[in-house]
Amino acid sequence: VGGCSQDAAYKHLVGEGEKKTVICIEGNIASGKTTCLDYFAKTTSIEVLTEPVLKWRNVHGHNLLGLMYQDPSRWGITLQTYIQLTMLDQHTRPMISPVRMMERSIHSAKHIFVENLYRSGRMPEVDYIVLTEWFEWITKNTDVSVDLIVYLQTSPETCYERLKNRCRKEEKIIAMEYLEAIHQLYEEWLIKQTLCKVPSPVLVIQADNDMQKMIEKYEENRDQILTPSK
Ligand code: DCP
Repeated sequence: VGGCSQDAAYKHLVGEGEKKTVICIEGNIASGKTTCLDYFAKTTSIEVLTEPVLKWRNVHGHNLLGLMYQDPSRWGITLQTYIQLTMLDQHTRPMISPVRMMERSIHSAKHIFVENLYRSGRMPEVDYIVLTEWFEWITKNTDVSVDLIVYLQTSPETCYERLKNRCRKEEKIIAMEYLEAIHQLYEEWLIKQTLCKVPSPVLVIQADNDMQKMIEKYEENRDQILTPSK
């Protein structure tokens, strides 16, 4: 039921077979993905795609993110269906640069957030199955391939502190247990690799430090991030 396939036949091919590179920045809520993307957006000429969270907060006037946090059992499927669509849109958009960096991916939407709703009993099995069938169809028939996952590994406590400080109104309701559950799933998926097949190699960066130290780490890992071995 899980839906983990990744069709290797589909790759970002341009011109005479020139290979393009897709890097996804992954990590818990408030793990510092935006700082990482900002650093690369400012210091390189690569294409940087941020998560379409603004769209999720305003779908023709409806705040789907807010609805989901208020009542996950009712709105989880609606938000995740929409997120899957917006992520598909991002993955399949024509690339304007040889290197694309994305905030999260269709893969983490499915394996982390949908999985968490299902496992915690807030998504009925039939909703989970329908989303899984969509996901499997997408991975088989479109190019959502990834060349490198950069996992910003944080403690859930760090994310909790950052979340409180940034005060995004929909997220006020988030409890420590939620961040712990998302953390455990990320660890299962990208570290233990027991959740399902990981779509690319993974570079782990410990991300509990302050912003200045994190920027130093991005500088140190810059080449490894921008030129993953194919
Ligand atoms: N979200 C969700 N389901 C997904 C993806 C995200 O419910 N499939 C939620 C979690 C957050 C919000 O959307 O409340 C924004 O997600 P991020 O954690 O990815 O974005 P941040 O801005 O928090 O990232 P960071 O603080 O790491 O820069």
